[in-house]
Amino acid sequence: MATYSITDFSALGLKPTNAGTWTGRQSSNAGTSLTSYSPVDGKAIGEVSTTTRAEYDAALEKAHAAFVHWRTIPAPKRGEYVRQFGDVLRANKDLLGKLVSYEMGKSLQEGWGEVQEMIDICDYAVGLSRQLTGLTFQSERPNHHMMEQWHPLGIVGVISAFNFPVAVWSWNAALAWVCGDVVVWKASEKAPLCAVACQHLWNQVATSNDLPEGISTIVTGAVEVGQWMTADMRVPLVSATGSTAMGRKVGSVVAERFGRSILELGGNNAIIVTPEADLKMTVIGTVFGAVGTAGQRCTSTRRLIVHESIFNKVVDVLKKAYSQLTIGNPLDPTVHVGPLIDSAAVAQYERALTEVVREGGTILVEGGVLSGPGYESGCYVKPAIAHVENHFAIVQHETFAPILYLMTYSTLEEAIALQNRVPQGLSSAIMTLNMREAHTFLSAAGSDCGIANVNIGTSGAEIGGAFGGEKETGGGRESGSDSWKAYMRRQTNTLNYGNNLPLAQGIVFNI
Ligand code: UN1
Repeated sequence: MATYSITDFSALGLKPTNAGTWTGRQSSNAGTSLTSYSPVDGKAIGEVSTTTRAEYDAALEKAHAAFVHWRTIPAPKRGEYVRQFGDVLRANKDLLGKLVSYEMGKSLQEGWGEVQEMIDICDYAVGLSRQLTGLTFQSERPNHHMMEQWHPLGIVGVISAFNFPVAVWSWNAALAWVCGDVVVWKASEKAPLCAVACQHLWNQVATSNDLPEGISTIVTGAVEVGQWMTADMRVPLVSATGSTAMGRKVGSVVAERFGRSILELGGNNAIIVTPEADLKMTVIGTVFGAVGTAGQRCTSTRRLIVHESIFNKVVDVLKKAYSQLTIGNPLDPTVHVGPLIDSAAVAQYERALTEVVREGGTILVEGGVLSGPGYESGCYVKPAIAHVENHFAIVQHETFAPILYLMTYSTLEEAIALQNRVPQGLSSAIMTLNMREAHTFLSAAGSDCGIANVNIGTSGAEIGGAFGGEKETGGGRESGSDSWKAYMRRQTNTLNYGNNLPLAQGIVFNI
């Protein structure tokens, strides 16, 4: 068996230690540190120092000072720095993709894909930097101009999850930067080296352009660091990606202080497979959706709602496809499925499979934790398929693991109702070549999700569209379309260039 080991991350700003690991120590703080374990081999692969409260406060002050300068730079010029950042990412795509894959465990193809997503959002943000447009309005008063302008907010706090350890930050950061904001990033404590690497790559742009520190800052640590940020009046916008439970807390604490939040939380994404589906496309979309990132995307396909007339056929093709999946070291570019993030995730996976059976489900493709050579970390699991009912408690719950729940329907209305009958509302899809079915699914009476696709799976959204979902997914939108507006404040301007001061609504006020 070939070995795929990583030898040198120094180009990403990580320093080798004598213990054969990597250090991304950010400060002189030699106190507490956070160890990063790779789910690939179970090894401690590096450590970073955690941010103390005093360091956090100093970082916020530095970020604010940077903002005061950054907001005066014309947006297209800020876009130019983001363009350069995109180029630095291009030059480091291979290595950063490998680090993502090694630290987080997703397949190398997906690790590279994640870096490509960063490059794409930089390109998008460059164009956007010349398109932060406001409207003008017709004033009811003579010699008056009315318009709206978009101004930066200030410090944008980003809280990101382990599953997209670099891309989700970049969607936020690239947009925030061109909008004139600065970014303080609390990355997942399960993938801290990825954050250090991103900071290092940004620093290259900052240094070569003489930009102040604080346009990009990372703060590291466990949940309390996120709590500081959430409660911090200096952070007008918190963009948080993670579980619904986490988002509920973040959303309420930020709302309490009249801050804004962008919440991108759990999904429970389904694909409806109608009798008029192209089965070959269905298999690709479903299998990538269900097992890609080992089922740890918020967009992962969790449920397949299959017309009863084709159920057996669909089960057969899926079984065949699943038997061909390679599970192993994600750094091997031919591997489809890497490990889950840690042993807690493995326990959740096992619990879900037990629950499915307890609630009356039937296992169609057997799961299980893999052991033996290459699987020593204990985090490798077999993608499983179960035949279930949509109302099972475990099916209503998002389990971050490669478990696909199959269920049947008889009418399209019923299929759409099943698709919508979960607490979450992120992504959805229908496989059909029938235009009536497709358009019904996309209509107001169709999918209730933020993302609704036809003849592609639920995962793998492009950055050009707004990304996010409804209900317990949190309602936030990131990335493309007009998501940038969430990173700015709207100002309505009315300017009187006449010789009198007439009041609106015709009010007479003689003095
Ligand atoms: C996530 O899982 O948090 O649509 C983000 C997708 C990716 C992003 C997923 N572009 O699957």
